[in-house]
Amino acid sequence: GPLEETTIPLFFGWFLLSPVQVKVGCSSMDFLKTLDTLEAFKKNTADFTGQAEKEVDLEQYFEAKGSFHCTTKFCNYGKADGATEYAGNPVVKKSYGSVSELSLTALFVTPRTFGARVCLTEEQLQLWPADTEKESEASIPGSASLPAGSRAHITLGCAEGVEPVQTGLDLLQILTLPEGEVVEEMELGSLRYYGEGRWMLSLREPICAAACFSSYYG
Ligand code: ACK
Repeated sequence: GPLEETTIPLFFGWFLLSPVQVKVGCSSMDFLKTLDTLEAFKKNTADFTGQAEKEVDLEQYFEAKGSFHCTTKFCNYGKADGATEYAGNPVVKKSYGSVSELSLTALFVTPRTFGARVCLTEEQLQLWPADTEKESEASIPGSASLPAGSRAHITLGCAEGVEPVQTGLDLLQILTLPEGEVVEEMELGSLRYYGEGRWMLSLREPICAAACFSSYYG
């Protein structure tokens, strides 16, 4: 009945605990501050501004999109494909409210989004819907062949007018490309360029972030 339908949330995911929100926010801002001062970045700002050699302030360029989380299943209050099945999955029910450590292994920037790549454990992958990477095959050819969990990410910010759903798509797109050249060894790790304003920093030390598996109703 209608009452049951309304119990399905907008999405399920891992929500970073508040002290880690701060830690991740600070590390990611440090990265943005450094990235837009690098010569390699300055040479390629046209993808962000539409004008060659024009300066970009990345801290201003991206807007925060609510609290940091890693979406497992976008349910759209039951309207998304597989939403009811996911909400009723025994593993989902059993894990609801549990805290685990997310491993953030890379930070990436595109003209649309700023995000962190999340590397899921075997246990966390049990909460990852099997068809996630296949759903994007039409818009991102090759994404269906990526390992399960490839889309796992935290949206750290979006450019004006861009929806956060784009962050996972940008990550998948980077992962389907041949690995870019290392353009800079930064304190945090190796920075690679993938063309068209796409940058990815592989973290030397993954960021460990405690997160609660839960859902968001909005
Ligand atoms: O940053 P995100 O993972 O991208 O977290 C938000 C969250 O759900 C609330 O909007 C994600 N999201 C929105 N639409 C979709 C979709 N169609 N498929 C997968 N994730 C989505 C968004």
